[in-house]
Amino acid sequence: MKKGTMLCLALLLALLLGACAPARTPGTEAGASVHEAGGREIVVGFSQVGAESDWRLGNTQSMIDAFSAQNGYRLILDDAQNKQERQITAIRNFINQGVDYIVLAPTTERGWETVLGEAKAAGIPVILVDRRIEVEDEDLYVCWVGSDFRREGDAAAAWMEEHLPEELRIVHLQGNLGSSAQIGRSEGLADAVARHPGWTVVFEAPGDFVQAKGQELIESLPEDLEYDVIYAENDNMAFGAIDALKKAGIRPGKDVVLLSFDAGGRALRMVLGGEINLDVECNPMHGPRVRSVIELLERGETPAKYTYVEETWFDAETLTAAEVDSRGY
Ligand code: GYE
Repeated sequence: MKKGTMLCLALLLALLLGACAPARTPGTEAGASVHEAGGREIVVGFSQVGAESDWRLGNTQSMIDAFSAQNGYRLILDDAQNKQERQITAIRNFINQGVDYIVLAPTTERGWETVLGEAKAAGIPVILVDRRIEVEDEDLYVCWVGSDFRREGDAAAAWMEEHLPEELRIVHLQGNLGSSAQIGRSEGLADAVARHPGWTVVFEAPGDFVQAKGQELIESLPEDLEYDVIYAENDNMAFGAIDALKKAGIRPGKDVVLLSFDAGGRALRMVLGGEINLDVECNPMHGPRVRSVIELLERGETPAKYTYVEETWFDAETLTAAEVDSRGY
């Protein structure tokens, strides 16, 4: 074979291999992406907390829809089953695969420095979604999109101030400790309790945002414990609490006031039915929001560092059946 022909074949082979390579392998040039610019597929590694709640399932679906092949993306989704170590491993895998962007929905706020430092060194932008992280160097992530959990806690407290008496015994079911959603919602309650000498928290424990745990906690309460309110930090724990109350012959929403967070469709129907008294909204549909961040970055623009989603709350007085039916999650 002529030298020229061999060279052409070698070039062709190199091109083909390049186009088929799944991603950058460890040790290759940092920041290089799988596909060349101009109509290329954008590869997004998404480290998701888990599948602990309706909120989380809605959130995962929203990301899958936003980062579809049709929209020009390849989404690599990793479910960390609520374990931070698994998220750290997932991020390292994303770095090794040379994804274009890493999206992280962090379990808890602390402990991210090392692995995000590795992503930064590899030149891969990290976008935070939902909960936040606590790091000294805020350049470890490009930006964050999510809810103001403290404002959610304050909204619940304000509703209690307006609707409930000055003497209150509160059972507090917390989300998983150290997560922003738990911290903000717990702080809102703690501050309100500090302002009201007649309000006491008679029981407080984490139910990790999980329905079965919410139920277990209520079932585990001493029989002689008297309480007026259950402050459940998400809908699924509220569902569990409702099941436990009903089993014990206590009417949720009537004998005991039920407060919840998320306001997914299933929970809103319970607000209409009078079993949940207040549900503070937390919107999980972050897929399109994260996608617009990536689109901005692709155009070389800088997204806002923090974007809060607008949210409201619902009680039986304000909620309409039409609002429940139009709920997308
Ligand atoms: O409220 C809960 C979920 O971080 C906002 O996590 C999220 C919370 C949400 O498991 O249902």
